[in-house]
Amino acid sequence: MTQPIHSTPRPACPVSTIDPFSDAFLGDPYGFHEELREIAPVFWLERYGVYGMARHAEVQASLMDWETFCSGRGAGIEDFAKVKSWRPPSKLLEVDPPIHTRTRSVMSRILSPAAMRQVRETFTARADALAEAVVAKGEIDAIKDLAEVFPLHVFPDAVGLRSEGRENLLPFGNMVFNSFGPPNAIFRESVANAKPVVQWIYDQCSRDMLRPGGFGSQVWDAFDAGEIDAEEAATLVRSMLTAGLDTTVNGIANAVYAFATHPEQWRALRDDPSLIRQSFDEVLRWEAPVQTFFRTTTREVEVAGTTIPEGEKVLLFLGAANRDHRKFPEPERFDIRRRPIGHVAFGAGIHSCVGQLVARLEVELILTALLKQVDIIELTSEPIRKLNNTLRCIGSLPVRFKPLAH
Ligand code: 8QM
Repeated sequence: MTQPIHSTPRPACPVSTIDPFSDAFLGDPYGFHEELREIAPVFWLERYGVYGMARHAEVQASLMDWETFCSGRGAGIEDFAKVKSWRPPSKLLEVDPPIHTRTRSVMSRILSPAAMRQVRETFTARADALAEAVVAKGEIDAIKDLAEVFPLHVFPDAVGLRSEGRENLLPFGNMVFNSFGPPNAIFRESVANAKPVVQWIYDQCSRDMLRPGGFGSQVWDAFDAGEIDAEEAATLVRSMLTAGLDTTVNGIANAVYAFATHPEQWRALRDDPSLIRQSFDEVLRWEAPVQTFFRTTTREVEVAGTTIPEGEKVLLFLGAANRDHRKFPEPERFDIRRRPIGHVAFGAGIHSCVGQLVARLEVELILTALLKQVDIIELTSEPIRKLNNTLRCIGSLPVRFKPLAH
């Protein structure tokens, strides 16, 4: 038996020995989610000495209550009040108001509906061209040939990055998302070659590396306007590079996976393309790319009869909350006609995903382009999972796109 990392006194709630960062859990979390949801609204994860919540009501309420469940002590397993973060903390994800309010307003302006209208035409042309290419190929790996290609083709250009070195973007994201969990073998493998990758990312965040007019350069405009300082500006550009790729890659991957395994849902989408945007919410509910995040309690708090002391890490199971039958009837069923209002795949409250319009645009355009050309998406062999401490990832997804007869 592995010893718990912390030696907090026995908590006033049920204890679980489940390891949410084990290969078994990450490879197939849903049975474990069910177990965690049914133990109690709040439980203690003995393996790591942290609290956990997996029901929708408590996950959602904790996300909304940022004063009690803060982000400034880290959104990962480490408490920044006790250990120094391996990277300078994010000025968006890992801060609380009032700093957060300021940085967030800069980011939400840059990633606003108006900004999406400006990039929409370029993104659409690229989605159409890519869809045509993969349909012409017929059999593809939907990860290497589609899900990784599209975000990498549109987002770095929109941010205004140079071309050289973009192969560092996905490894960096993979590393950061692993680092929110414990330093297990999955994490260690992802940081084996960290140095040059991290260096390249940090180099891209300075003003002179960013094309004028792009999202990155607009962050620096906010520095000129006196809204943020230089360190905040560079770190906010880093946030775009961290949060903007691996998430959307897996959002697209999970969408293709969902439709490949539910051909009747693809047909339903063809019959009514007005469902495209809401179908992405159902993909997010059913297979959330970001599965978990931590918060830290700023005071003693009672949740559903359990008293959690101050300074405790709480693991919020977003993916489990999205499959809570108390909130979503028949939660295991992927059904694009359901309106999955209230799913927490983008979080909730003041930290809810600020880049979600970009993610929504990318997936809308890819699905729209594929829908025009593809009759059926078929798996040609079993998908291979890629394990990550935070993300629900697919490593390889062999599919056949059967073209529509014209
Ligand atoms: C996750 O660095 C950051 O600001 C940051 C990193 C990761 C995320 C968000 C922000 C949720 C996508």
